[in-house]
Amino acid sequence: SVTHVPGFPRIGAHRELKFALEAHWRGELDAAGLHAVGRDLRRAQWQAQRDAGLDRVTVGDFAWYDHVLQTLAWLGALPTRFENRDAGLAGLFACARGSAAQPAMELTKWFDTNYHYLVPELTPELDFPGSAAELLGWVGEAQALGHAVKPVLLGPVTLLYLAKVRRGAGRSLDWLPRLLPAYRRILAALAAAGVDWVQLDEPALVLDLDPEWHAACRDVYAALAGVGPRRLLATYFGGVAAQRELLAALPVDGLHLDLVRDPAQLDAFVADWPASRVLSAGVIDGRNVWRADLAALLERLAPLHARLGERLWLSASCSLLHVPVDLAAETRLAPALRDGLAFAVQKLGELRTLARGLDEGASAVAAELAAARAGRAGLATLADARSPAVARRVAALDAAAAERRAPYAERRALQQAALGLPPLPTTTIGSFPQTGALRAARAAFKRHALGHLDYLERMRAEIREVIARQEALGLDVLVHGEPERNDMVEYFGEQLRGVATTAAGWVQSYGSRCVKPPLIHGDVQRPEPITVGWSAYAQSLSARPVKGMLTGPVTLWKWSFCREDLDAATVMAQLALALRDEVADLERAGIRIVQIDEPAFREGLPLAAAARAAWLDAAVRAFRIAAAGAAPTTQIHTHMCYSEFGDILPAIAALDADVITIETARSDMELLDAFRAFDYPNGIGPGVYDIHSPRVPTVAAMRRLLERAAAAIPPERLWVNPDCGLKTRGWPEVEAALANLVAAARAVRQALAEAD
Ligand code: THG
Ligand code: ZN
Repeated sequence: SVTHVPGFPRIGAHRELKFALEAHWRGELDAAGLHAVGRDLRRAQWQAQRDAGLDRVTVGDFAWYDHVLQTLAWLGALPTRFENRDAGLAGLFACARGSAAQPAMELTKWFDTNYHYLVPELTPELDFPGSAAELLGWVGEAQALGHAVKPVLLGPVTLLYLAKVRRGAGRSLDWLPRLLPAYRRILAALAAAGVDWVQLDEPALVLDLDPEWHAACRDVYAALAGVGPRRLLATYFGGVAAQRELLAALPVDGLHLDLVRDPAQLDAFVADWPASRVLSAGVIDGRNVWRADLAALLERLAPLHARLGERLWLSASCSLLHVPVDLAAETRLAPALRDGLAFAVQKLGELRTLARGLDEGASAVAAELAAARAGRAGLATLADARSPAVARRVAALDAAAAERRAPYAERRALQQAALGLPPLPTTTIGSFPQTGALRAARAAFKRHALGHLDYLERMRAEIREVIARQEALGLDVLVHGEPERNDMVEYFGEQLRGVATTAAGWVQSYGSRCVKPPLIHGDVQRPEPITVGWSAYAQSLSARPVKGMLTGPVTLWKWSFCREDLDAATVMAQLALALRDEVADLERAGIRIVQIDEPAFREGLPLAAAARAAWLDAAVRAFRIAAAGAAPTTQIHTHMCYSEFGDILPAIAALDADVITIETARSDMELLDAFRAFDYPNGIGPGVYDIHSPRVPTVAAMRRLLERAAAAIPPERLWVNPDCGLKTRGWPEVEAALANLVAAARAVRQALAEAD
């Protein structure tokens, strides 16, 4: 069988691309230097595939910042508002990061992943003159190295589906006639370069698309038929059985199915698989890090192999972009955990084993199959795999456990009496700027170069500084600033039992930014308080309320790699119980406001409509379990950044948080209309300061946003805050912006008082 992957991580096993990009942006590495790093990374990426014995290496999955942006550059379709629209590095980075004249392109979640792509912008004058010279150059590089190549391109249907129409009416599908010639040109050029297969990614097909998109799909692939190499249409992140008729009729030469997310869809397709068509079976999980049960897979694949022979290709379910590169760096993990893992490089090996098992018989790979089984079985032997106490506690949860002791209206009065806050209280989301010195201190502590007491004092000094600055600014509700946290999810992962963190398990989140998702491998428990010491210390420094800062159960689950046999609802409930205990400890330490962040709440929503209601129930319940132990006088806040949650407002209201802070500055408060239309019952802090931009918003600009907010939300439920945490910003801009924010709040308070 032919083996290949839909894509491979591009950031590098040691984040080489990140460091090169950031050096380039600082002016310390020139374009030639960055190009050289990229070339080396591509070469290493292909070599890893070749070393593992894959039949084809994937070309075109590399990207300087993002693969959607890369596709736009190749098509010549960077947004028209940018001056420099050639596909060179400078033009690309201006789009991705903003220029003096233009804000950056919008960044949004790639389907249900924690990867962010740049949103294509369709303007009336946009056309597609590109010919993908860069992609052809990479194909040439790989061919020169002697590789059999399979280039990948984001397909036209998904590209338009993800695009936003700017300025002027029209639907994105209107751009199709202009777009298709560019794809035809690129495909023809690939064929001329000797390419025999191309992969066209159409993950949008797993969504519940309107009929017009299906019709577009038919038109697109009819128009692309007969030009260029043979076409492998790749679907992933879900099943496409519902689109069986459509897909069966498309003139493509192969179809890639995600058989991890939806194994059953195979049955819908195999019965009448066309004699000439390749089936690329995505059986190795591209979204998780656990070793595959290769013996079971071989058994499943054998009859398929018998029928399709060489037309059966073996692959990962989706691009390996979403998993860390190589397990080799993980020398500190418990052996039984490490043996149960497969990162991108290890997954290549799994594909190879499967192919050999099919071609030569299972006995030829008996040792590999046994090792895979043993590795998986070993996970159950880990110290924290099972905790009867946790299981009992989860089983004992009743309806009351998810119910605050008083309804919102009563809580509001009690909290107002206890906290004595002014109308339109001002606060921030939680984190303050993280300086190089601060990161260095944390890193030194981690490698035991800084002692515990010195570390404690270093963090306390930072907290004193942050509290003093907030008091001087006149903010009403303070935060400790989170100096002790690198990434909030990783931080909680480090403190919880049943969860492990990696040394170098980096996964690209956007551009040069990466995260190390924790591994949830067993029953989750909190051995001791996590945040209480920091929050209590901060509260001891001020008479104003200091918010305790927690990451919510849904986000901890969503941004971790969870053992595949652990049920999401159960894991979220376990995380919720750990957080519930943390809330109780914070209360005991004198904390009167606790924020339980849920930035990944929207992203956790399943792509498949049929799975949504059950997931939302479990997610809402988990949040409520985490929060509901709090006394009625304790104010529970939550925060969500990625704001496309107009469609799940009932679930957000059902969280019953006393206050929710949301991202709205960039969208000019658009989201607020949805909250008003829904009649959202509790407190809201619509962000009035776009922290993703280095610009300092003026008092007048924030006042305008606040006045719009006060028209949509009753002022007694309105809060004033930035859009998101401030850890990626610098102190001077943050102080200036927060001073303006406080001034804007005071001006609007005054105006409201005078209007009374
Ligand atoms: N944590 C996790 N996932 C996230 C976010 C997060 N997904 C969405 C959003 N926030 C993504 N944003 C970021 C922002 C910054 C960084 C990563 C993702 C970042 N990472 C450091 C880097 O790449 O240099 C990692 C080093 C460190 O840990 O300090 O800055 O907040 N899980
Ligand atoms: Zn946020």
